[in-house]
Amino acid sequence: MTPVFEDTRLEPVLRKVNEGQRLSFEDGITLYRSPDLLGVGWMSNAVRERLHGNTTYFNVNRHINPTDVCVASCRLCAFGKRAKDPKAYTMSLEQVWETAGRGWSEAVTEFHIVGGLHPELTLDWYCEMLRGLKQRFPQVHLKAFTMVEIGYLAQRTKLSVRETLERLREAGMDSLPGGGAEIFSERVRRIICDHKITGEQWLEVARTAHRLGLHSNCTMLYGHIETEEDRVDHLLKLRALQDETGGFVTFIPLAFHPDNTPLQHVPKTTGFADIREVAVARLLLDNIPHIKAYWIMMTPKIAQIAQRFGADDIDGTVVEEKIYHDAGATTSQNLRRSELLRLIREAGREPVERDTLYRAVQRSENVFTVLV
Ligand code: V47
Repeated sequence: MTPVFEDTRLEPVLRKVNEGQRLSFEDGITLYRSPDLLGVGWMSNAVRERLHGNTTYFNVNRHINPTDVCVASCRLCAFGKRAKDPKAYTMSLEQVWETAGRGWSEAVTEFHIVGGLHPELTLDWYCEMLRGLKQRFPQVHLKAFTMVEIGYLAQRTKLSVRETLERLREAGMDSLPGGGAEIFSERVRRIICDHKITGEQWLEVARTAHRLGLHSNCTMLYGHIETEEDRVDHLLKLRALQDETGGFVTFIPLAFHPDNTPLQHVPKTTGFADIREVAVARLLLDNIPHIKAYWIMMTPKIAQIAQRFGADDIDGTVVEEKIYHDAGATTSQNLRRSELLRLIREAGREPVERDTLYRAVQRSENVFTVLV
């Protein structure tokens, strides 16, 4: 079927999409500049259905943030605090393990563990944390530490990134989440996150992880001071690394939440922009299998609509979220499995519970089996 586009500039892009050809930098700019969201969405939905049919994936997970103490003071962030801030917290190992198992009726398949760049927690402490989690929850996948945390731990421990990753993997780390990538443009990073590793370093840590056989996700933070060119450049850098390693599993576009950050004058993203971001990502990232509409960040309503605009995943139950809620998110901090199922079915999609690596999970009562 050939749609009739309101914006005829989309027609050359459609030809490429229909022929399965790779889109260029200029095509990316066209997609960002077109007001024809339905036209862009039609193409991204076609690609999404080619890849995943009618399936929308979700998982039953729990976020754990062991500390919000952070040496970086990024202007984009409302979560990180200085060690001497009376509101800062750092969990003990026992508190991490206790949080992991705390009062939730459904067995989780994944712990998503990220935190601030703490100046004193050692690599041994993190290894002990992972070992303790694996001992107590042997069937749960540990998706832990952004590339930024890995870079910082390596620097503090005076080990290479490779050795740091190997030590964490031996202790139980199964894969890495996609956070901390922000936007790779150095001009923008100098303003929003000048104490973080550079974009090139983020990509290098990901490359090293993938070469060790570890999978990871990837993200892009949009809706602050970046340009459309910065966004296309970011997506194409992820695509180039994926050509090399094949290690990225999912891309998650992250809308900037300005409240309680030094950038609070920046207006919040709109529903139109959030949906477009998902659609453009699906079209440009032709080699990354999954696009996640993270409901915590987008709201369940927009994440649901995104399932018809390129996304094939809605994330998970989450349980307790701090990074976005410190920055003013008003979404709930958890959704039950039944609520996720309802959102997905109402969008006309078939829900499939997955583990972190997208293997289907079968559940009976509070016990799950990963289907391989
Ligand atoms: O690393 C921080 C970003 C990330 C703000 O891999 C902010 O499956 C918006 O990475 N406004 C954390 N964004 C979230 C994240 C994530 C979420 C869900 C799933 C996965 C996955 C990864 O959020 C941070 C940073 O890039 N962030 N502060 C803010 N004020």
